[in-house]
Amino acid sequence: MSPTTRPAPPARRFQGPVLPWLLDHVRAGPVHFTLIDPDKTPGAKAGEAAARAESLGTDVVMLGGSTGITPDRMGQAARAVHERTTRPVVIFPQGPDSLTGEADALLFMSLLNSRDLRMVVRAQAATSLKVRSLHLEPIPMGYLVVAPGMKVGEVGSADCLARNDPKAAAAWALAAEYLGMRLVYLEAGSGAPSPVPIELVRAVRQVLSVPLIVGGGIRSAEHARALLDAGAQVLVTGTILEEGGEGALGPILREVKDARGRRT
Ligand code: 1GP
Repeated sequence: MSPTTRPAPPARRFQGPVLPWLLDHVRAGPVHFTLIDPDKTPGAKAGEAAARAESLGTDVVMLGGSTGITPDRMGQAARAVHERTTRPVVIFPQGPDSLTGEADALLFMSLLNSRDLRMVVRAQAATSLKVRSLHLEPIPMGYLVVAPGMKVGEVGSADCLARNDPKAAAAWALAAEYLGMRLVYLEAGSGAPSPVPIELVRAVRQVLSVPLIVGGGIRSAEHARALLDAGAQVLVTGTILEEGGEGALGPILREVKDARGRRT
């Protein structure tokens, strides 16, 4: 079989390319991604966490983490999520060890504001053939780390975008779109004390045509509402489900759903 021919997927409930599905959803209103770290929440636990998030209305399960990730761990988590939910499973890669053919798609991302060329393009060149052989759908994404950046800012050698410079954030995001990225992700860093500033989101959204993803430090319905009002089209949360469970994630999902309702 030619490496470009995708074999019939195993029996799983989500099927088909993720990007067109996501673009359709974003056109209808905002979307929520739940980030699950297969190191902290391995195997069946990842499936349980995803099932809880799905019951609250999350749209996509993202698998990723900064340490302890292996292809086996990613594969087990992806399988468990598929067994327990109907949601697409998308890899949020940390490096080559994040790749598994058990997921539906991979955020094929460039950390554009990194000083380290490995983060910008070299790791991608080192893994592209593997992505192809695994029949993973690569979704080109510009990844921009905003201060404080937390762990990803540090390990990614990011020159973090300043929180008080919306014009610079807009310029970087537009550059990502002009380079052909299909999504742009503004990331404050997992566990950030506060999310990406509203002014940055607003400025980016004014110039961007591709969907804008915002994540890092989103902990409340108020955060979610402000970011959605400013123009975020996808919200990503991770820590809130790990630490606060459904009681904490529920109000955020309600904001996303309400905002979607206002669009239809
Ligand atoms: C990390 O933006 C995501 O890439 C999630 O951040 O863990 O702070 O929700 P939190």
